[in-house]
Amino acid sequence: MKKTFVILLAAIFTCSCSSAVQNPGLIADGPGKVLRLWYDEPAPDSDAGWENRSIPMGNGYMGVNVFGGTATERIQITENSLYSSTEGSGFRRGGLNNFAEVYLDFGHNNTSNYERDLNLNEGVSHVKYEHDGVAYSREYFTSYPDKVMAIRLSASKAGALSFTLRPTIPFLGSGKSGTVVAKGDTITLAGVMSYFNIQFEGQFKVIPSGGTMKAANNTISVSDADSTVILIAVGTNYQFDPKVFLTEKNAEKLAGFPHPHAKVSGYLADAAAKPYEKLLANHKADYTELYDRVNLDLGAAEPAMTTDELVDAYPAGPSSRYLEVLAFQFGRYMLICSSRNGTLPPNLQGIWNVYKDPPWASQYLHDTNLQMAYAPVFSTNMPELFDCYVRYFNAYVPLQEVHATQYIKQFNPSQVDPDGDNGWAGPFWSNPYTVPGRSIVAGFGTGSWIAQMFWDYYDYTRDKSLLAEKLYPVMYEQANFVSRFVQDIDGALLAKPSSSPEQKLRDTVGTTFDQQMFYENHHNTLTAANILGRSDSRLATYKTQLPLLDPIQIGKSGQIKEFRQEEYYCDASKALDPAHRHNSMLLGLYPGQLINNTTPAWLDAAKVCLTKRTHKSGIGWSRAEKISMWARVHDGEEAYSYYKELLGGNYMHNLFNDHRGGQLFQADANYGATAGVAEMFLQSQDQVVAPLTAIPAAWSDGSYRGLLARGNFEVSAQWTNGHASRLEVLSKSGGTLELRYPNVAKAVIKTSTGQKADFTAKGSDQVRIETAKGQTYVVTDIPVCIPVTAPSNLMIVKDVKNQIELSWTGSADAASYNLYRAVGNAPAYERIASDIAGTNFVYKAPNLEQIDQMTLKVTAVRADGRQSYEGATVIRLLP
Ligand code: FUC
Repeated sequence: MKKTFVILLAAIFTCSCSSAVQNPGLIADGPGKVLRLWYDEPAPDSDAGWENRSIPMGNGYMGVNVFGGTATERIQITENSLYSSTEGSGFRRGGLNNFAEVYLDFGHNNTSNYERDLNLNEGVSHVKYEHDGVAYSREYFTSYPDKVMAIRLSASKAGALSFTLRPTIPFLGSGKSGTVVAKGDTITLAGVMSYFNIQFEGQFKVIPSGGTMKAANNTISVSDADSTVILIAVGTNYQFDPKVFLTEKNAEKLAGFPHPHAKVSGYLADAAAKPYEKLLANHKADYTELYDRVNLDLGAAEPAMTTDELVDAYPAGPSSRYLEVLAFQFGRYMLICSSRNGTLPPNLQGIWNVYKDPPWASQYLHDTNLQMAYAPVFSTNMPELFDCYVRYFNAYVPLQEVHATQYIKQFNPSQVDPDGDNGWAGPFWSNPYTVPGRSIVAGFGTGSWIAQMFWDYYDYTRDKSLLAEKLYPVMYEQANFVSRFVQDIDGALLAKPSSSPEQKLRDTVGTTFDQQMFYENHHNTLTAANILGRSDSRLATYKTQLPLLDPIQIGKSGQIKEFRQEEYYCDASKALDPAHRHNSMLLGLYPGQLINNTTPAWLDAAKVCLTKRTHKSGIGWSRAEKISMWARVHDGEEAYSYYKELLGGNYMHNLFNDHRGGQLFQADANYGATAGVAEMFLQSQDQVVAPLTAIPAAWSDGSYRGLLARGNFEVSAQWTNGHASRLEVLSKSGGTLELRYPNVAKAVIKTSTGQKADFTAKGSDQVRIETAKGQTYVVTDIPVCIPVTAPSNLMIVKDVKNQIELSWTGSADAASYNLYRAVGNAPAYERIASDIAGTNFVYKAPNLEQIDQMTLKVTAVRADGRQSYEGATVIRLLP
């Protein structure tokens, strides 16, 4: 049955994309390869239609939303530097502006056989229909290498194509002026947004085959053509220059930068000099080189229903696996569209905005949203897309150095360097023109969180020159700021003031958000310095400070505290929301590395927080974040449940994420969901490559290719009935590979050329291989590991005089039980008893009455010696 299906699909969908060349025998793309969004009607011509139904495209230089109309086609263009004032207050207060509304008037009212789609494999969109006996088709793409959008319009009958191109400038007046002028084969749309004195220009070139063309005022009409190509280029006088941020007067920020006319004319002239087919080939080569690095196959065929039906039918729909894969790749697609080197990074709406007053001004929020946009960039194997942010960062960081000195003077004056060597301070929000001063909504941990992405860039690519030139200095100078900012309070070095993002207890001391982020960056900076052999002057200070940053405190509910003053979960203030969308006390779990397999007691505490946060928050990005966080505590079912809630509750018909269930597009959850799914398939936060870490029962069979792990290992996997039948690891930089998978040490491990690979086993579930750069290691014949069911319901029955009487509900798998404890904030457990035969135990020790708090944990041990991965835990507080 499956075979027929594969052959059938192969016959129907012949994909022309250039798949990466693969070694024979390695995991190849499965039948789920063709991924597209498709619809049988145009998107409604309204804001709601834009958010819910239009097809997004982009090349970093511009974002585009295509509606697919037949009487009139509407193409809305976004350019990420076109900003107005954000001075007002509230949710909608200016910010990113809509660049252009472009119309193509066809007057085709009675159409049949309508279809439009977005093919994710190629990054190309189509509209097709019949009208008056003629089959019309349009093909759209946005090209990064050629910096243009190209549209090819065709008709099945010679001379049947007639239309009028009509670009317009939306929201003229109130600080925006401009004109649209058609001349010859080109329409030029140009103007000024006065607040930042932004000069903008878009050009539209019409290249018909056959027929006639006529420019009049602000339109170009094509009559009786066989086909036509339209090329679009846009730009502003924005440049990446620290001067933009350091200049205080808004209207002077861009002073001296050239008008975009020459640049835009150049883009268009260069593109027009190439045949359409060449432009298309350039685009496909550029796009597929990134997109094709990762494939995911969960065994789903392209369903017969349209994408809106598919979304509406989810999660009960028959083809939900298809949507799950589609949405995963859609997040990668969106990142390719919105984060290219030399262009502005993705903002809250990525690179897609139809409004004059977009939600939250389409800013860069660094207390979760911006980091989430980049969450899949390394794990889904597109690390160079982060260069986009690096360039933006380098433009704004000189202002943040000025701010750093101000903050140290203000908050810890004894530590200020009089010459201004105080590092850089993390922004809360920013835009292409400014980083405002401190906000009490989030602590300075935002900076270390940003620096963490720079560390990850190295850790996933292992590019030492990149580390030395672009990454280490960022981390080092962030640590510089932190090292001067923290204050010695009761023997720990704490942030003061400190806020846990968006929570309503502000300007407190040493929130876990700040402490964890500071800790991670100090740690990463020291590691990087070690790798590079650096001996910079402040490294010794960072080393002394590191153990005093106190990143994890365990509370009386067994939780990781969010606030130092917290005792039981979320009791630090009545104003706090126990189901708050931000999970800031868990950033060391994800996307950080602090809480991992080597810190099992902290993993258990993280699980307490995740459980107590509940499923209540319906915010898209929060659900996305919880996919990753639950995956990191190895719970595939919980992770999957959040993916399902997101797809079923927040994804609109065009797969844009609806932020909070009322049609409000925010791009972060799209990127974040992709990152979350990647975490389910592959993890490496403890520098151990662990494939298939959290796959749910619903994904019992499948394969993926090309996910990236720390160490620059490219990982592929194939599994059946939840069990890996084949793992492949391509070592892209050489070095030691630690690989973890149940029973991997009993498997056959060979190189892709069939030689036996040498490895050292660490127990049955982990192996170490000294890899050769460029070699692929193939793991097969992995004996099936049946997990041991854990005991549950651990209880303290009696606790007197240094004797704790425990009982628990047994596991059918158990031959015996082990008992562990983690005292206070300890990251790991110590074993206090083993070979326990029954389901109760009296733990006696002379000093138990001196221990304020500990977590007790019981696990099951099977006759074959395998221990349950999970256990039952209980918090023991002094009676
Ligand atoms: C942060 C989040 C909100 C929203 C906003 C744009 O403040 O807490 O949920 O995403 O950014």
